Amino acid sequence: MASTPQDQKDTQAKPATDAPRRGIDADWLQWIAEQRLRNCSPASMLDTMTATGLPAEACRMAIAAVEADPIFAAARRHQQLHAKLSSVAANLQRLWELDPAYTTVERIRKPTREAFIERYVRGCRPVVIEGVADDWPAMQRWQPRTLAQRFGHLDVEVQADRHADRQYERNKLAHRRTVRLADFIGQVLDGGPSNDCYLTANNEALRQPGFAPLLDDVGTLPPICDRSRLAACSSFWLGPAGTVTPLHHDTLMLFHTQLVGSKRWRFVSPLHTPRLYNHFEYYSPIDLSNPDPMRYPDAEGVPVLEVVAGPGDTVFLPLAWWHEVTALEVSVSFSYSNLDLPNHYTYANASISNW
Ligand SMILES: O=C(O)CCC(=O)C(=O)O
Repeated sequence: MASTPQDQKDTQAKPATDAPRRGIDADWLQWIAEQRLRNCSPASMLDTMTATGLPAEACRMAIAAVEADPIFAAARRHQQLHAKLSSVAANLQRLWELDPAYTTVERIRKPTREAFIERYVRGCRPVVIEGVADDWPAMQRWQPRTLAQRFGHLDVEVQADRHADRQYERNKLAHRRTVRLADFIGQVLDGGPSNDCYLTANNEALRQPGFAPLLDDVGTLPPICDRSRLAACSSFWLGPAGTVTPLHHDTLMLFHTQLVGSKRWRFVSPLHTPRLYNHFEYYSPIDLSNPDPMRYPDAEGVPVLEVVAGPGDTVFLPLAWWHEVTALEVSVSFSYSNLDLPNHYTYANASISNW
């Protein structure tokens, strides 16, 4: 049962609708609340406000009124819960980092199902499996020129005009364009490094009947995959060197097999989420290649795991790990989430904006 105002008497909160807050508009009141939640002192807030020309007495009254407002008391309770959960995550993360090899992404071959589940799925550790694609015809048949010969006449959906938009991944629906695969491959092979155009997982190529033969080129899967769901749960990626998929997390676990070229993967633990300014869906504004500690101080020093996956390597992405992926060469890869384990997770915060 939800607690009543009577239960919550410890807050000492009083309505403050009578505060004379001349010149202190709603934006300022929100600013005051946010600064107080960050433990800014009333004196320093007063200095900042009066430096903009606001009258000191009105500022003092507004600061006191916010502090006494029951809505602010409710915000404080939520903030305390958030702080508690953040410290639980930080304490668990400290245990993970006791491992001297924490920042190394392991490389393994032919894991057994039991060992893989134990160490990487339940242990929640990114890993590269070598040799998964040894028997995949795709290693030869997905070379870009061969793909152009086989499927060049078909249309695909790519993400284009990304240069003009710093938030191209968040805004990916606005960047959708349909192109002929042969034209796109020509552009990738002749155009040099670029992040402007990329055939990403959001394309539905593998659901088109014309592309069905691609799945026949996929051989043995890692030991926790359900082959019967491959067509429904897989994506095909193709792009030039220089594509960057910015820092985000997925809502399921997946494998990503590199067929052509190489990609650099950078990972950040899900337990560091409170430090990643995750104010919109599954995205973080942190650029791990160009950190900005002035703007994002909490992210400073977050340990980053890094690995380069080349042809034949399969990256396992464990639950909720943040990742940023950069293609180092013309790249063709294949991702699949058809695990035969429960693989659907929800993240309740999903779209808190304007933090
Ligand atoms: O390869 C990429 O550019 C991004 C891959 C990725 O984020 C994923 O498979 O979840």
